Amino acid sequence: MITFHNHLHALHQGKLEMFRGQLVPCFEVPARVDHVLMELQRRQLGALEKPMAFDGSALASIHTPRYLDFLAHAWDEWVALDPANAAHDALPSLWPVRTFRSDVLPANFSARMGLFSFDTGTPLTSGTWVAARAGAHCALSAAQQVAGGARAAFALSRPPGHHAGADFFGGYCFLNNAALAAQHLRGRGCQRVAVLDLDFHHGNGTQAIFYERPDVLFSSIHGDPHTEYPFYLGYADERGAGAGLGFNHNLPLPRGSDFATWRAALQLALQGIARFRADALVVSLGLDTFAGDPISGFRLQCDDYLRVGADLAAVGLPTVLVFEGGYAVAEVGVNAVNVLEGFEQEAA
Ligand code: Q9C
Ligand code: ZN
Repeated sequence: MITFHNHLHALHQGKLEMFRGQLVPCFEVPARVDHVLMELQRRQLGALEKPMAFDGSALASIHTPRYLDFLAHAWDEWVALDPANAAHDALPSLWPVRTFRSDVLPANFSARMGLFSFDTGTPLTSGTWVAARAGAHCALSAAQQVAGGARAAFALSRPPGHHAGADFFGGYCFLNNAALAAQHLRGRGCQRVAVLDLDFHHGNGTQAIFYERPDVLFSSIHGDPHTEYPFYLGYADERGAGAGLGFNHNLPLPRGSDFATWRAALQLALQGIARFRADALVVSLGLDTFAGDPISGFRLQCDDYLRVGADLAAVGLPTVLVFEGGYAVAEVGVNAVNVLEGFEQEAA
């Protein structure tokens, strides 16, 4: 299958994230995508292309104008606060929680940064906007390829996307690549699109974006938010709202779940997608379900990902695969390409 890879991903290179009161080295590093690229080339799994060109409005199908405007100028504003800021990344330090207003856009940069974010683990760097935009274009390119008749396409991009909402960043994510792909498919002839989120962490951003819509089903298997990030969303009783009621499906699993447990949940999710009669499938492909992942808690093994790919292909839908999390850097390439190879073998 064709892979659209983000040739500019390394422009986003966070240094430190806040964890338990200390700044620690970022887990979401450029080497993640480099390993997947190397493995793709080693196993000759199809063409590698740079993203297609999209105009400035492409991201506005999902994200708000004021959020996009913030991201595009954030680094320059950060350095304008103090030239010494250029030496370190920007992190938020305050947020408008309950009782505060979020309708007013403050002039103060730190106040706006808090308005548009939800954690201190997602540094914004000099190259974040350019890298994230090119990554989003990879997802749009993969969707365009599939809308044009391809059986499947892979968007190999970082930073990841599924935690990003219409107007906020967090969880290492800035632009919601999977949501952009789903919306792009909707605009190109697909009446119903299913988004299947396989990242260890619940895709709160994607869920929120489509929560009131009946045309995009969001289905997710993830660590139980009672104990796992992002904690405040991803529970089984979140079924959608308004016209979208019944089109959100969360399958939280306990920390420590193995492949047998996880795969049973995958079959439930796929049954829901079949009932929905989707025209296309977008997979948020997180590989942080791997047993060796340093920040996650499931127990999938490398070979299990071949089976995951085969199960996805067996659905029989035109499929966009979007790279998300996965922090066991040495194994993330093998695990990602195992999914692609399992898919290709089943689809053939
Ligand atoms: N020290 C994705 O997988 N921080 N995002 C966890 C680690 C947040 C993960 C604490 C994890 C976000 C796309
Ligand atoms: Zn994750």
